[in-house]
Amino acid sequence: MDEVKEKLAYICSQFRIEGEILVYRWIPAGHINTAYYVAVYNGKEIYQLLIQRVNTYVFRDPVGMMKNIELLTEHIRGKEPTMEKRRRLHFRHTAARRNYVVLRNGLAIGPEEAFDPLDESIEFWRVYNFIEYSTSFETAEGNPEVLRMSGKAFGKFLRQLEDFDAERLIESIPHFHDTRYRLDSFFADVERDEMGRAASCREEIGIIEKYRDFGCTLCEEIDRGLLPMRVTHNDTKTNNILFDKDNLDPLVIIDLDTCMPGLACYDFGDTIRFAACTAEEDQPDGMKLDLELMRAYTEGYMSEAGSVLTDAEVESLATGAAVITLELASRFLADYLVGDRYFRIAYPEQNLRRAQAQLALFVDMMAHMDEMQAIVRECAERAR
Ligand code: ADP
Ligand code: GN1
Ligand code: MG
Repeated sequence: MDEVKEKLAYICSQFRIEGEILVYRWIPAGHINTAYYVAVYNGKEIYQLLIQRVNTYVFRDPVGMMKNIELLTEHIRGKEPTMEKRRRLHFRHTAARRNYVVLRNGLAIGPEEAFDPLDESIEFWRVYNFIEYSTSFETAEGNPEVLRMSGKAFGKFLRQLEDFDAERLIESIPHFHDTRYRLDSFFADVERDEMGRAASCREEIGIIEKYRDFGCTLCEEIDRGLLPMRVTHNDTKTNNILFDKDNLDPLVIIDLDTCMPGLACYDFGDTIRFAACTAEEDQPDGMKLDLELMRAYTEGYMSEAGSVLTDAEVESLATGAAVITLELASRFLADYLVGDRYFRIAYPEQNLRRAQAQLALFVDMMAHMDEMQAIVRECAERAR
């Protein structure tokens, strides 16, 4: 048996899943965790599982994060108790009733045993249902329906969590969409320039510098009490929704790791950033905003969330798209400057390319801000 298969079989045994692994494959989507599709046969049935190693460099309190996920999935299930299995995430439990297992040097540690998330001998794993006959999108492929359905899915998500008490959640990554903090730490990384890479990205750094104050717009609105904090997803890419393969019905929202208190406009904006554009996340050439795709997303989003959003929130949505795009540019470029420690890369300059693509998109959004605002207002008016 190969090493990965052996590891996956050991993890299955920890979650009391009997049987033999028929096939497994690594799923290359996502920049943070490591996911495998695994099919297990127990002599009677085949179980299709998603087995995932959580990145504990990124998530320093993975136990608290798994508690968040348990509370959120329970709450969502409570909204639609008869929901079929492929429309929900169901995390497996170990004998100690944990929805995760921690390995040290490849062997499970006791449920109460403390561990250091930065210790390289530690692995943090979870197992849940693989959603069959589903697909997700790395780009919208120019198809407005992908955006419309994504808007509906994230709009509904906001509505379903409207009555969830945010106090019950831990902040799985402190300052996650605190753009002011992100920009401050970006400039601190530029200052340190520990890999000697800053000189080669002066132009990119210059754009971020120029828009630094704009990047703090939403933080200021929070400080002034203008925008309500909600429970938000915080990573609303179209590859974090699983759609039915045949008809684009959004089955389930995944990657709940970053769900915590936040602003609606960052969630709205992040899908625009990722999918209402003309190129992939790491392709600066020809990267622009696609207003048609943005309109489709906004229509879908408003049809679900329109009645929940305050006027100030509606006014913040277009700004949210631009701010999060600038924030992502600074995060990708910061990671390039420190030597690519956070986002998984497939080639050496990928984080720089990602930052350049986000900056191209950001500049185009700023040039079309009035049109973006008009689309949001028009769709909100029609939906409310
Ligand atoms: P990351 O934090 O690395 O983005 P995700 O939880 O988003 O991790 O998972 C990575 C990818 O794995 C997703 O984009 C999706 O393609 C696939 N995936 C995740 N969960 C499931 C699931 N339950 N069923 C089917 N595919 C899944
Ligand atoms: C990461 O894990 P994934 O690929 O869904 C990142 C998001 C970024 C995104 C950019 C925990 O998301 O914040 O917006 O990459 N997740 C984390 O593609 O940092
Ligand atoms: Mg993901």
